[in-house]
Amino acid sequence: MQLNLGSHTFTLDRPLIMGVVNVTPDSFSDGGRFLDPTAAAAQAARLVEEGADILDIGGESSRPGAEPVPLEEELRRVLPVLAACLPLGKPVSIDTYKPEVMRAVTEAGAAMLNDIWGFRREGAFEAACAAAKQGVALCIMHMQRDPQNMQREPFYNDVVAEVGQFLRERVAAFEAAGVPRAQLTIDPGFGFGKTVAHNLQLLRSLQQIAAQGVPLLAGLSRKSTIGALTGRSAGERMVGSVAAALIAAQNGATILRVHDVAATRDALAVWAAVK
Ligand code: HH2
Repeated sequence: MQLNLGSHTFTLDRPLIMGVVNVTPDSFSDGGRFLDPTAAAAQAARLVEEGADILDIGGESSRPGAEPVPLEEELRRVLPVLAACLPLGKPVSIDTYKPEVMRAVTEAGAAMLNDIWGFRREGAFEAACAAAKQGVALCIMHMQRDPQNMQREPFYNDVVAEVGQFLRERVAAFEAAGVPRAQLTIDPGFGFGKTVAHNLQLLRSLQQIAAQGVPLLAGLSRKSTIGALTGRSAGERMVGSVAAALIAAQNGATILRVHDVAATRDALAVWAAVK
């Protein structure tokens, strides 16, 4: 399998590490730490030094109950950090669902658009297709309902089948619009309208979704499921998160979205050697 992100091509013979930089005051695990562009850029450089293959910059928190951020504010947060990250030489992904932000960051050199809504908001699909024409990769994530309401009694008859079906349909829609498969990534959206049991079921059966033959991104880092299993606060979930990342890799994930890059890289080195 191959993944093309802007001018970067990965053959996916090993899982890639996506390092998270949240330029927000309210992200659930690192809110406020990197709101200043200089601090965010320094964090991005640190993550690259630690072994990140891709950087993911977000200007709006998507934690349960998070408030939406106005367009101008999101651009003000994200654009300077994107500019500061480009010289690091790694593809930069932007975590956004707003078509205006998608257009602006494509213009400014982003290599991937990562949309927790799976490009379902008005204008997002079209903006994503236009960006893809310029070589930008797209990460399609599954979410039930919206960040305001997603954790109010999430319900599925069969979470693996339903999430898999949603992702299959979105991939088909993008392929029908002319976006090459090698620019698409799918993500079951751990924690987005899912209970702990749903997340565990998805992780256990991830291979079924990975079998679609589209690179699969898994984001479990520091999430509340790790907290529920370990009894730890968000800042203390590194070990649990690394364990979850390894299981995801074992079950077919090819991009691991994490806050703790160095620890994940070490764990993957051991896993890859044995494998
Ligand atoms: N998780 C978060 C945000 N964006 N994107 C993808 N594709 N997959 C994920 O699992 C995912 C995501 C939530 O984590 P974080 O960015 O650390 O927190 P916040 O949304 O509060 O900024």
